Amino acid sequence: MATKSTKRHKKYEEGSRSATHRLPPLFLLFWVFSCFLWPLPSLSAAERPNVVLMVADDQGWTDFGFTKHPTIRTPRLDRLAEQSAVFPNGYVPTSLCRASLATLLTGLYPHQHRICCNDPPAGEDRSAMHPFIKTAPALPRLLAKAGYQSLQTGKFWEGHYANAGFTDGETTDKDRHISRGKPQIGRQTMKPIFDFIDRQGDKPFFVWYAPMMPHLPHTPPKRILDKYTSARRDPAQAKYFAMCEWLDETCGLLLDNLDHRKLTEKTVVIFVVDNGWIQVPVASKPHPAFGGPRGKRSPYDGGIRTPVLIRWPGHVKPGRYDDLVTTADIVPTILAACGVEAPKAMHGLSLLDVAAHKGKLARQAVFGEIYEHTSSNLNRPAVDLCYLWVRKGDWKLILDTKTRKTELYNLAKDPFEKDNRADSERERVAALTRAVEAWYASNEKK
Ligand SMILES: [Ca+2]
Repeated sequence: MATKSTKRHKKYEEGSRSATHRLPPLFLLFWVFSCFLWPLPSLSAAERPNVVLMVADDQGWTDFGFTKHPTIRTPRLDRLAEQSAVFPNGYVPTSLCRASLATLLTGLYPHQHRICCNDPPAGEDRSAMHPFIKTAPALPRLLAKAGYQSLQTGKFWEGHYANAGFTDGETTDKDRHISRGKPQIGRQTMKPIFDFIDRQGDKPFFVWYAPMMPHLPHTPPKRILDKYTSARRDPAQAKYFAMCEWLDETCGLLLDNLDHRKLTEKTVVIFVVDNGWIQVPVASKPHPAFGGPRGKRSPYDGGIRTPVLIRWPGHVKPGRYDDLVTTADIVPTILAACGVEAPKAMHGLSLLDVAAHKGKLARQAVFGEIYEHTSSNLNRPAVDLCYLWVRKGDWKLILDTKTRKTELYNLAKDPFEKDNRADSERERVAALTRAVEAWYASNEKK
């Protein structure tokens, strides 16, 4: 979806193209000449907003103050939510970090960008995974054409930051997903972001802030951990809760920095989570590396659901919007805000009009796909597909693609997916199965 100006631009171009078919050559020359006198409308560099994308890592959709968690305190994100269009029915297409972050970078679903697993097959070098991002319509690369400088900080699984078109960044081809040679963004410093913003002057910029937080290792500062430590609370849970507050604190530092530089009004701030997390008690043996089984990597909402916040003063109307949204919408939304046309391969929708309270999103359902953690064939991700899922209205279907087993939940009545209704809703299961398989098949060809 395009902004008003890019829509006008497109309409003007289409109208002009059809008119030229009927014009004699002299008029055609005049038309070409006139284009130089009256340039097509587009945003100037000064009109283009800055963009800050904040991505939490391994945090459950319930685990914020603004989502009414009874214990976790996130005052800075709560305030951001008050200033934002809040989409509580947001989803990542996949609950695995690398694949999910790649969707946030490219606006493509995993089977389109082919960045589906966290690690390559045994014995294969990580560099074999990097060609995919180099050829993808990555957001920093698209924004660069419109004059943006882009900074990568925190998680980035695709080798050197320039592979996605970032002009500045931290990770190199030697890193798995986060720079080990520098102080960790978020946990140890925010300075690289503040310095980058300082260097931009009046030029538009994009900041990718994806600290590995509240992700393991859960090492919160004592001053925050003390707030959650109690004889009645499991120590692992207390640490995770404190990590959520620590992340919140770092987001606050970034938002304060925009305020101090008087950039809040001309900056689009978006907050999402790359995948969910369910904390298990410290006494669990073995202690699962991926948290509870219905969280990270799973097709349940504990793995795939995320709140989506969009703040852009004067353009977005703060409030709650119940539309079903996917993180495949984030890049089209940012491009629309920045006056850059989204490539056709992106099937997500700009959320700007909805966030401006101009009507509902033209969408009935959101879809997704979940793969194995480690690839068995980088060029054929379909062989590692585990689940397809779809949410339509209040109903959510999960299809295990290996066993063909289905689960069906009514999320309005059963938000934690405990009551599988697949046996009593056979027609609904059949219809949603057809829908999700058609979605996957039709997208796969494009
Ligand atoms: Ca993650």
